[in-house]
Amino acid sequence: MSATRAAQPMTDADTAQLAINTIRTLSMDAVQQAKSGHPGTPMALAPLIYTIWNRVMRFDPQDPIWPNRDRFVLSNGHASMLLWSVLHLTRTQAVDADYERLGQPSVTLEDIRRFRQLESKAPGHPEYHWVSGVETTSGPLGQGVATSVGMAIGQKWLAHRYNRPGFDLFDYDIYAVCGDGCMMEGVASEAASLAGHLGLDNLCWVYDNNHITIEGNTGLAFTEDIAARFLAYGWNVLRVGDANDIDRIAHALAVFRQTQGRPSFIVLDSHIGYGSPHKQDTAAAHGEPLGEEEIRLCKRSYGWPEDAKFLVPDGVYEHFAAGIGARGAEARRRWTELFAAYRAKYPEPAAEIEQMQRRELPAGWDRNLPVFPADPKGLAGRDASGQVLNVLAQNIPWFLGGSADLGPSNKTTLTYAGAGDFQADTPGGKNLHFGIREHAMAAIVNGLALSKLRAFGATFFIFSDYARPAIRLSALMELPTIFVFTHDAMGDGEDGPTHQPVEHLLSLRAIPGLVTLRPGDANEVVEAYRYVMQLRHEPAALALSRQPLPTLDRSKYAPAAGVAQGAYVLGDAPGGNPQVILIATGSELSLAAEAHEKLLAEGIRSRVVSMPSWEIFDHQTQAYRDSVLPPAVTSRVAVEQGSTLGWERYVGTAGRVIGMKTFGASAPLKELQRHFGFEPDRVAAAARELLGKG
Ligand SMILES: Cc1ncc(C[n+]2csc(CCOP(=O)(O)OP(=O)(O)O)c2C)c(N)n1
Ligand SMILES: [Mg+2]
Repeated sequence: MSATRAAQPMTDADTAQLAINTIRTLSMDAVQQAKSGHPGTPMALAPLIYTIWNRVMRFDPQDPIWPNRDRFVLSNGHASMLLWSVLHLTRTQAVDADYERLGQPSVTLEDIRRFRQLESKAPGHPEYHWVSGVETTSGPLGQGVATSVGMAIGQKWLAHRYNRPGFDLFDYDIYAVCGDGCMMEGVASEAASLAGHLGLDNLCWVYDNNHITIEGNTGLAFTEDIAARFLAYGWNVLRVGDANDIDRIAHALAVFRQTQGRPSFIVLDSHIGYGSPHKQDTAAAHGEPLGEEEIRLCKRSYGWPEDAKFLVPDGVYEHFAAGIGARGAEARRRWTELFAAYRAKYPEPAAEIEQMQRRELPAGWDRNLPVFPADPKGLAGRDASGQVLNVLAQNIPWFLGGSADLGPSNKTTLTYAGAGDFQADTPGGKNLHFGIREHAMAAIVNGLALSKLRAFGATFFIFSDYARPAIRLSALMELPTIFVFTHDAMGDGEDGPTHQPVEHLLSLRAIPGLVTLRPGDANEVVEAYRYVMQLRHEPAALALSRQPLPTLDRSKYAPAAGVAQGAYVLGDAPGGNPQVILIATGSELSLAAEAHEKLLAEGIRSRVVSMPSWEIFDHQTQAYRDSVLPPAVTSRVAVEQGSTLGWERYVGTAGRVIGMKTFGASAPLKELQRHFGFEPDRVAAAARELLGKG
């Protein structure tokens, strides 16, 4: 077969080969033009991508967000040209963030010519939210496959809740392609272990077994028996010995679709840089342009016109239109009819599905949220959170989540009748048990959010570090995920420095788009959730106390609804016009309030500001921010059991920060508070000093 011999009658196999070579050559040309990128794996995996997309996947290029589409995840995101090629060749349409179709191609040939350039819809790695048809952002190796487990859990949950006899509304599958890097990363192992336990038979990973990573042969550092590993996880393991054999690939995918009770893992033996006379099977094919001359030689080996660039031969678009295009359109048409009949018969669940797709909340979602009476003994942040979660999960059917084995400590277990556990035989349960796998948990929460469920994951705040890469991707993807972190400071005293977060608040505040909240009493916890639940495009991290915090008397202090502004004046000098401002978050709020009372009693005009969220406050108008922190008042003290770094922006150069500069210590909380200066007297003393009254 040859593009130059296209005059001869073409068989189906010829056209398939032409389509495959189009993916290969577009990828090579784009990387060469950009002088950057990864050509070798697209050259090797073009037949796989072709087979999954054109022969198997139910995906309608006309509507890439149709709810029952099969999902495709390119976990080896550096091979992004595979995705850009196939999105282009299938003429996948773009949709905007409001889920309105735009009627223009997702990825144009011009985008591919401008691969990796500003504004191109063919960026370096797959970017959800930026390019329609991308199901999740990938590139940090292991994240894609781990996220795919969340998608598979999501499908199972949706099917259980919404399918009815004769109405298989949700029966889609999830395909993820990954390489050696994904298999080496721990997050993939965590996720694979859980997927095996849950028997997710809607999930298929195809592993590109090419024995090559950046430094060379995998023999350098990766010699385990991967197939045996996945067998041990409880997966169905298949092998395809030749990545060019599309019939055997199709057969393996068919076996996956027939397999019940286990996820499938297909080991695909491939040759990186396939067709390149000097670079095939070498690390040189991984991450740099092949060079003009080598590209010519590759094209010759494919029977391609050697000097043609960005060539899409006649018949290729039509071939995809006749394959995935026709199959996807028909599947979507049937589903749309099915859904119309479903809506007529089951209007309520149908309405839920529609709301969920638009990331809306059901009417009455916040009814029965608790209001906590003033109580000097108070309630732990985690306990207030547990009550709120149990109310929200009952009001919002598609709100679910769990902990990385710390449910009883995080107080995230949904305990109301019927909440249930999500397990292989109970896929309608709303309590997810992630096991001690924080990184996979966060990636799975992302996968659930990508499936339009509202999901939370929980652990101790200190272990947010173990989840951070996936939390970061949550923000990058603009997903409304929720991370519940308890034991947010030194409250677990005796556990000591290994369990006392210090830099964690600051580190999460540094992630663009992530909303962090550290509520100061039980009512602030309620208001924090009320705010978070209404987010549609931002993830949130809640830092909650282990120990009881006094529930402030809101008849004396301002209402907790001020949380929605990020910071608010909790208590003020009579008539306003303060001399000094105390700013606090979380467990330090009540001690700042106490210091404030002391100062007032001494005749010092003090103001106390509760600032549970920097990000939310920073989004308020200048006028509001100035009303809370009047620029003229430069005597300011911030108090927070975390890194002091960054507080200068709120206390200014003349202010004081009472925070942490070390890793804490192992001792009862009261002693730690004394030792590290978290006492009302110390806060009041700092204020007096600033006013020259020390
Ligand atoms: C978490 C993470 N670490 C490191 C990298 C940098 N990196 C990109 S590709 C790659 C090698 C991947 O090897 P493999 O998955 O076998 O891909 P192949 O070269 O076979 O396509 C590395 C180390 C990354 N993208 N993500
Ligand atoms: Mg490899």
